[in-house]
Amino acid sequence: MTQTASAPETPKTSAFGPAVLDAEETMSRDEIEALQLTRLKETVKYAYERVPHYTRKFDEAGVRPEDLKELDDLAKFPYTTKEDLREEYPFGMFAVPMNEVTRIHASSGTTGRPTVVGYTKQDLDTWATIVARCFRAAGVRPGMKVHNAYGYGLFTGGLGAHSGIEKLGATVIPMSGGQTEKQIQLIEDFAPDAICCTPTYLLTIGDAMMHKGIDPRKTSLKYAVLGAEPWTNEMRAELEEMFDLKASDIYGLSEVMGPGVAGESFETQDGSHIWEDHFRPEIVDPFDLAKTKSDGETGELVFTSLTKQALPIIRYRTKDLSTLLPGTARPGHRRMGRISGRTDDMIILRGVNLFPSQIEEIALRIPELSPHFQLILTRPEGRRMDDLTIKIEPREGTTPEQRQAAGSTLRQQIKIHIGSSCTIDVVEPGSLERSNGKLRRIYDLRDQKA
Ligand code: DLL
Repeated sequence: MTQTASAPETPKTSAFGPAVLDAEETMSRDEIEALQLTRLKETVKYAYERVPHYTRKFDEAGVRPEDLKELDDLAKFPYTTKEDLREEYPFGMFAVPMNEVTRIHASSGTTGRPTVVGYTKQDLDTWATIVARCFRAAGVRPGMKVHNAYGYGLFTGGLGAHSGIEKLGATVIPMSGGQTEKQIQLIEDFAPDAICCTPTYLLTIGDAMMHKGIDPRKTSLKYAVLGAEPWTNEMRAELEEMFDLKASDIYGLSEVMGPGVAGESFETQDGSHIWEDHFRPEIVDPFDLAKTKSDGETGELVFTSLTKQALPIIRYRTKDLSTLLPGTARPGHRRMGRISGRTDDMIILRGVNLFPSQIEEIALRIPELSPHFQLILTRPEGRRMDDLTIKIEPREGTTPEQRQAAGSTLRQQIKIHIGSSCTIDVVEPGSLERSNGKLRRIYDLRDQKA
């Protein structure tokens, strides 16, 4: 039976501790904004005085910390980008001496130098606090066992989730990513109540279980805390059905903190609440940075940290496209709409913008198709226009006729809903590479001869 949203305390979970919220989680919108203003003033001053990069950038833009008198004044301050962090590689953006830095993480990035981030002891405590909020919102309670399959190491996922789970008072099983066989064995033997990993990796685990004759619905897992890559409500339905659990979103990025910048309530499942006592979000127009957008409008998410010591971050451009929505389960904290994609993952096909998540949404509504797909971009020689081929696996047990028909339906639906034409290649089940963490969906072969 699929668990319902109105069952936060099933008999199975009644042995666990209560969900006691932090005082900041229950603040009203006015209280949050007052706190944000105080903290924002402190942060811009702190960054300006301690980080030469910010001193220079603010001076060049002709703004001084005193110019921040109300929250909207933040728009006068310059943005910070991944390139800024790369230029200051490795520790140039740190605001404290190295002997006050307790931990370092880095994001690999596909090109160039990694971006390095640092945390003081207090930063680590703040981080654990917000991650604990996310896990609690996702249904995890003190005393539950949580299988942590986010990668440990320089990536913020594994250790970030780890500290938050401990802070909540739950038991962490620090499995890390990969070694799918071992993941399955530990899930069977340790009987965890919850799992955290990327959505596509949970799919990999579920698939591998089924191939071994294990029914994922019969495992002990009741909650999943999924993030680190874009995913859709269709993928949520797929995973909840596959495992008979409640799947909630967790969002974050290394430069701003790591996982836990925002987290979703399993009871409302309506987008992640941004912990606005620690971060001030904005939505800006990625093509016209002078324009900030209103709540409800889509654009690029920008974050300013409000309490960070080692790496204060001012107006960091995430490249993630989303919207700001009013708070629900935590009314004082705004929610972010599901991330439709990253500006750098946007495919422009004959003038039409397209994201992998749109394909996921459409494909998963076709019963014969699976969530396993890749987007392949090519530019045939001598042509100026790009071609898109979608390789997608059908569900197992489908007939050749069903596969062919499903491929045509997908092509038509993409044409109707997105407006672009593409080629669909329905491949053999099991033939596409499986996720081990963050899944690569786009293969850009435009520099290679087609
Ligand atoms: O992925 C932090 C994280 C770890 C978040 C574990 C959640 C769970 P980075 O490696 O710096 O940090 O990648 C950050 O991943 O800008 C988004 O594009 C994407 N991302 C993260 N969470 C989500 C999510 C971690 N819930 C980048 N939905 C971000 C969509 C997400 N995209």
